[in-house]
Amino acid sequence: MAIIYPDISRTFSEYLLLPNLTTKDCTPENIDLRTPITKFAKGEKPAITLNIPIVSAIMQAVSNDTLAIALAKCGGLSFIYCSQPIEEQAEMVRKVKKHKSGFVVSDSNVSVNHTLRDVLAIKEKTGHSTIAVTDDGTANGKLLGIVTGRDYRLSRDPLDKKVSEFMTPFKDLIVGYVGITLSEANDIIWEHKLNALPIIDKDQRLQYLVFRKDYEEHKQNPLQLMDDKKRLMVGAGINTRDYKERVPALLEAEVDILCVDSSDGFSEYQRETIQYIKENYPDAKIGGGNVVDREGFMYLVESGADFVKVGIGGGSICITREQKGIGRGQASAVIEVAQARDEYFEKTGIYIPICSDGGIVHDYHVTLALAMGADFVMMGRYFARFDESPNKKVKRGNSYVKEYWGEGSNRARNWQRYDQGGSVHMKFEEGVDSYVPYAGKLKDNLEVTLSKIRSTMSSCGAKSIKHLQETARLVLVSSTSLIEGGAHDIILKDSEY
Ligand code: RVP
Repeated sequence: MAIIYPDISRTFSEYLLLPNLTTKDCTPENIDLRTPITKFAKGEKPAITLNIPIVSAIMQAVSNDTLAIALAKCGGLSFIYCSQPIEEQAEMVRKVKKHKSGFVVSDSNVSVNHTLRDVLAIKEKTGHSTIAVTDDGTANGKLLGIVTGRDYRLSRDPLDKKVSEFMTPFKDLIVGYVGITLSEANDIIWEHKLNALPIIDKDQRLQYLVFRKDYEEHKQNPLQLMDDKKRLMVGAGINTRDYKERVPALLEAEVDILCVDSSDGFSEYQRETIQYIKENYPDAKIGGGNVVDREGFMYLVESGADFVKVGIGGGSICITREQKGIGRGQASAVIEVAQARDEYFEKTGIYIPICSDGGIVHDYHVTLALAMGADFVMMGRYFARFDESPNKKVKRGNSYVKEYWGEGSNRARNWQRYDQGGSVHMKFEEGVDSYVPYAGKLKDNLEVTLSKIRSTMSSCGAKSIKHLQETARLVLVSSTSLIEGGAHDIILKDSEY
């Protein structure tokens, strides 16, 4: 007979935290948000520790190289989506690893034979007004000049004017050479009142541009997540079909950590994938998922996973529960898996970090997930709202929105994501195509979210995530107390009544 669980499947919004004693030293500034992402033995350090407990979802609409750079600068990590050709995904990884904070690989390049029309089109597309002129029009070609807004007059210059006729030529440029430090580059920028300094190698090939504003920004990102060579860190999703080709390409691009992307990870396909990677690339770090209970968690741990991702059907764009009738309320799933993780640690001395994936709607849900035992959370909808995500921004009525679609939607073409073999996965959708409100820059939004997390942790008297997991007190809320929790029985000033 089937097993029928008596417990209700619960979501984050059904819980609240009770405050604990806030000691005087438990101020928001004193709260440490670092958290492990890879397994480690008792008394040892994890190979990778996040500086904030947040990663971005393995989704076309969310995690490309630009978002990965912005998030790593703030201390988190992106998993670049795998529903794309192997070489394109590896190239995104390479772009993040090549990004030296303050040193930017130029994304706006032309050759001398391009025209003013091309320059304007690039400016429109990238939003950047400093354009490098190289012999082959690429970011690493021989530098022949620079075009900025000061080099042409739209009212006077014809659109078919050749770049060679109006660029500032190499002989008139001030440049730096590879090996220069950011602070030395910044001194040159200030001394010569430049907006950008091109950095070239001994053969005059362009390597980077250093912008005046990026130096300031670099100083403002104390939590940057960097590897031991001081490069930003980045993760990548993989699937259970083409991993024998995809994984070596990603490792070649120097990805820091992998994660199998699947809506249901309790499968032999996933075990085979993880075991293959562990056998062939013993140093590679790989997470598995998604699971929603003790059995699924243990299966992936025994397969060799470095972390386990939890959650089925809770994602904002996800309709897996409606379509297939599988899943579990996100809170119940995290609570059970965290218990299994703690018992496993008690028994073996090996700690396996867990990630709560999907269903975070309010900032306080992140803190709830951590209090319930998650070591970090994965979010899609949250990041899809920002400038840095690759999805299109469109105007709807009087406001801007960004497109957001599930990896299981037709739009993402069900790119080899489902671990059931055969062709069953193409017959119906498990995700929708939607919009989310546009919210501006990642950093500005993330700072608010992090300050709320720190403030809640301060109220709970917890100076670290581990401390929160050990001491948090959670209560269930009734539907009437939910109403009590919002503004109620008043007339809001901007309402019509
Ligand atoms: P959310 O943050 O609530 O938008 O959820 C994002 C998560 O939803 C992803 O990390 C993934 O686990 C899940 N997802 C992505 N696509 C789909 C789908 O099409 N069903 N689900």
